[in-house]
Amino acid sequence: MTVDGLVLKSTGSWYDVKSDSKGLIKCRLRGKLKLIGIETTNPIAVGDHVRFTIDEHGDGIISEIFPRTNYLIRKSTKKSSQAHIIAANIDQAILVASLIYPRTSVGFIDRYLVSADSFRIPAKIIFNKSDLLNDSLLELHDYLAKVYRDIGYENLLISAEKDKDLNIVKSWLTGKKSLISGHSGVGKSTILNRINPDLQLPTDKVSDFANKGKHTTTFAQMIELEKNTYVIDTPGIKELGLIDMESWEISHYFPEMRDKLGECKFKNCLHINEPGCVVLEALEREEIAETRYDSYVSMIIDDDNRR
Ligand SMILES: Nc1nc2c(ncn2[C@@H]2O[C@H](COP(=O)(O)OP(=O)(O)OP(=O)(O)O)[C@@H](O)[C@H]2O)c(=O)[nH]1
Ligand SMILES: [Mg+2]
Ligand SMILES: [Zn+2]
Repeated sequence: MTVDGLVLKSTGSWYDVKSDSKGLIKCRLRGKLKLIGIETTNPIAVGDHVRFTIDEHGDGIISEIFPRTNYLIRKSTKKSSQAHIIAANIDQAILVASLIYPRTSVGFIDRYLVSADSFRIPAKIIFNKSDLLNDSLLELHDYLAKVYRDIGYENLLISAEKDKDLNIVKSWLTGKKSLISGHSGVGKSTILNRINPDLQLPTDKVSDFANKGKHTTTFAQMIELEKNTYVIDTPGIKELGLIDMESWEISHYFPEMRDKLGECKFKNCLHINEPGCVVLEALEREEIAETRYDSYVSMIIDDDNRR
């Protein structure tokens, strides 16, 4: 008899798989399946839908992985060509950012949005720790909120600590599988604990060292927030790799550039200093935010450095 289920957790070669009929079953991969040429360090990730049989010990043996609607990968190391699948079949990627303690940079936010877009995962932004914002940081927030809203990214200012607007976060999550990402210490686990106090995810004081926090959450895990609502609280991801992305491709993942791309004078325009560039013209007219354009340029430079 075969059972279909959803992978909630992966710990080395064992997987926690949830099925309607059997509940939570510990599964491993059938030996043969492991050998199929997959160029990632992990053949199965949280969010995968799998089919398995149950052996005489009550363990599941996974025989099939169903096709993924999308998946999020990151390079195992900077230089390595091998990739690690963080999660599969994700409805939305929610970036938790904080403008202080720790400060999430605009460059990081933009990189994340580009990555999510390249994996065809809709992204949203939560600015957490509103209780810590002084007037100038509030002003920065308002500026960024508008920049991102104008180009189609929903965003929200909350305080997990003070319970401000967590109900909106909850409504974003309901009925979906969401990836919750962000630097260590921005409050991902705190947000989830507030929404569902039964979770009791470990949270930690942001360590004073460089205000960067330390990783309290150590492995990707899919958490059932309520029925049919799942979240993946990923460990403080430093950098979502821009996997195999060519320089010319990067502008396709900037919504404010995407529509104009065919109109530049040169077909292979990188929108840096070329004549007749409609992206530069839009920047000049302030239709493209300077912060966004700066992020774009830094991604192009990084991309060049990888070659
Ligand atoms: N002032 C303030 N502190 C908060 C808020 N949300 C979370 N914190 C604190 O920030 C610290 C880090 O929170 P966590 O929830 O552990 O952060 P995380 O994003 O899960 O971090 P990792 O698991 O390491 O990736 C904890 O001390 C929280 O109490 C907030 O809205 N305001
Ligand atoms: Mg955490
Ligand atoms: Zn151009």
